[in-house]
Order: sequence, then structure tokens, then C-alpha cells
Amino acid sequence: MSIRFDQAAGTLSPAGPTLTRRMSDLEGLFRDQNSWRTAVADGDPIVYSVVSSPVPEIDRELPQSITTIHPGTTGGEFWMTKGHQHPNHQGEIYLGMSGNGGLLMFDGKDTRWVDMAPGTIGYIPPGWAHRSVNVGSEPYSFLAVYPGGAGHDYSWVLENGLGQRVWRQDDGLAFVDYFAEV
Ligand code: PAN
Ligand code: ZN
Repeated sequence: MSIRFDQAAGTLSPAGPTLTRRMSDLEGLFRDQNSWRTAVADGDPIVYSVVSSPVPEIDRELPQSITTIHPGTTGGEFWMTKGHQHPNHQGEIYLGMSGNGGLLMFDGKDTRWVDMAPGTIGYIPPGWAHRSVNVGSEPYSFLAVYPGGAGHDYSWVLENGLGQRVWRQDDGLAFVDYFAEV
């Protein structure tokens, strides 16, 4: 089968489910909870969307999705995905499509960061929790391909964090320990 992606419209055809994550969906994830609350009250902006292909999320299938993270910061922290662990530890690949972002990975002990630009393939090994971050001023889009039976655990990141956080600093970025006081 072939699937067509319309970059301007952000649609796949044929399409599977599309997910829209607003600021209110990212409860407990930004370090500065007051800024997060203000952003929720102040229009609850869309932070990212995920359009999926029709390939089902079941064992032995190989689903894909395209995530687009809008540019922005909350309390200085770059806008990002919720982040998750795959309960059935399996690898995943990302392909940068547009904008500038990064792939943050954490195995419970070590942290890794991969700069993602159009054409970059980021590889997530089995057992590494992962989050994507838009560090640019344009929307950041990437394609994800992952085993359909991997599952998605969002509570793991709430409990264990992701090792580091990514902050805007001058024109660039800075990393701080996930649970550090700011
Ligand atoms: C991606 C992510 C997508 C959204 O397709 O699911 O970027 O991030 P969250 O799932 O953390 O909200 C992926 O890694 N799938 O496995
Ligand atoms: Zn994943």
C-alpha cells in the first residue's frame, strides 16, 4: 500500500486516527507549573498533533505516524511531547521532516539527546523512554515508525522523568536535570 502525506495540510491519506494535544493535556510535565496553568487558562493552545496511518497498533504490524510540535516555550521550557515508554521493549525510528527539534531518551539511568533536522534518522533502542522537543521557531515535524505491539506507557515518564529538560537560553538551548529546582 502507499500512503500520501500532505505536508501543508498535515494530513495522511488514507488516514488513521489523528490526535491533538493541547496544553491542558500536558499536566504535570512542564517544570514551571504556574506558567503551565497560565497557558491553560490563556487559550489552552495546541502544543502538538499526531496523524496516524491506517496500519493498526497490533503485534507484528508496523504502524507510522507524523507528529508536528508547534514552536513555543512554557516557563522557558521548549514545547514538547508528553513522552512515553514502550512497555514491551522494542526499538523505534524517527525521521526528521521539517523544522528543528530533538529526541530526548532516558533508560532510567543515562540520558541521550539527538539533534533532529530534516533528513535525520533518530533511533530509539528498546527500553529507552523518549520525548520530542521543538527547539526552533517553526513547527517541527517527524515521521515515527514503531512495532504495533509495543504499547505506550505515559505514567512511566511522570514517575521517572526523562533525565533532562530542555530550556531556551539566549538564542540556543540548555539542559537541566529533570527534577532540579529552577
Ligand atoms: C510517536 C509519539 C508521538 C507523540 O509517534 O507517540 O510523537 O508523543 P507522545 O506519544 O509521547 O504524546 C512515538 O514515539 N510512538 O511510539
Ligand atoms: Zn514511541
